[in-house]
Amino acid sequence: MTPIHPTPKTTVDSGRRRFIRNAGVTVAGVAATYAGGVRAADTNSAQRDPGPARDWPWSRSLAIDPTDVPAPIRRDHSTHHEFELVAREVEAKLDDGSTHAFMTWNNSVPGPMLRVRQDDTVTLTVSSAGDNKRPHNVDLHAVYGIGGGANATYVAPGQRKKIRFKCVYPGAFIYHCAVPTMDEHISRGMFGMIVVEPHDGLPVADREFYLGQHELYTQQAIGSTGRLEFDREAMKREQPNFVLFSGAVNGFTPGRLGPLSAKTGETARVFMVSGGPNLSSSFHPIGNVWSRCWPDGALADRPRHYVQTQSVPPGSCFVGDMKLPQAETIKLVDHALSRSVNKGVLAHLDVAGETDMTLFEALS
Ligand SMILES: [Cu+2]
Repeated sequence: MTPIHPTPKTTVDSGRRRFIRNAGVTVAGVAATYAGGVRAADTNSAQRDPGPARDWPWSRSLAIDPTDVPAPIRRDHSTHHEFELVAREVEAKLDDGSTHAFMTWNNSVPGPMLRVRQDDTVTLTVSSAGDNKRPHNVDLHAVYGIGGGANATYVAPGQRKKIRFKCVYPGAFIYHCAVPTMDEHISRGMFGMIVVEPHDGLPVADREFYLGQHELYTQQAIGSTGRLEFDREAMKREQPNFVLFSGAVNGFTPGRLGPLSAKTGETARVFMVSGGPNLSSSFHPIGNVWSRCWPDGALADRPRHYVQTQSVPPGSCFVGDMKLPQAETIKLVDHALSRSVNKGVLAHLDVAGETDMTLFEALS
């Protein structure tokens, strides 16, 4: 059978994230550079639970490795997937001086990216760690069914439920906790993305990255040290003091978790899920443009081209490609810029290679 896509140019060590965490290194304290790349195998991080929360030093960031992206679908037939999402309430780093009691799927913010093909079926196990304090559940926007599966996946601490669903329609969709206090649970990390590729797949990209934007409401200001407590009243007023990619302040920048990386001549794709719970992202790559993108995660539609800033409302996703003709550092921001300047939502993409003076030149 002829593959739908040719073999990707690059591969990445799918164990990178696990390696960093198991190495006993404080991830937030390492200027690690995420290499970036497309996986060769049709694997998914939701198929491997990273372990109980007590093995997880609370000094670490829970930001998901942005290169932890399942491989593109190359099948031309349907299949069945077994995924597991484990609700874990985990104290972890927001930045180098502060922590917060996050709520997570599989110990990461956002939860793992799931990737299937239109008309695939999924058996999803949803469980809750025994030392959790609250109930959780999952609403997947890729599902026809009551609450997107929320009612059938409601789990108290220590409980486990299973659902099966068919991914009938293509697109990039959010999944999120949907208990009555869902706004708080999403703010604190309980959201992720399921990509249902169209039958014909997506165009090939050289590198794929995964980010989740959300805002966090705490009683203490950004820059405070120690444990920061959640502020429900600020959430009701929709006045967050943090806006974040993946639960980390200025997460993917030098001196923090490190920038994303790519090379000139490549195409970089970003899968972005907007958890909110309340703010729309104005997603923009400074020094570049979304040369091909699928607003609202609408993968059944023709892509739009050369879009500068794309609104990504809470409860939605975005898939955007950038051509990389120039060696530069691209800053991924929310162009409601006070959020990137003052509230922590920032990622760098370092593009290594040749400087093309025909494209840009500082003259004096
Ligand atoms: Cu929850």
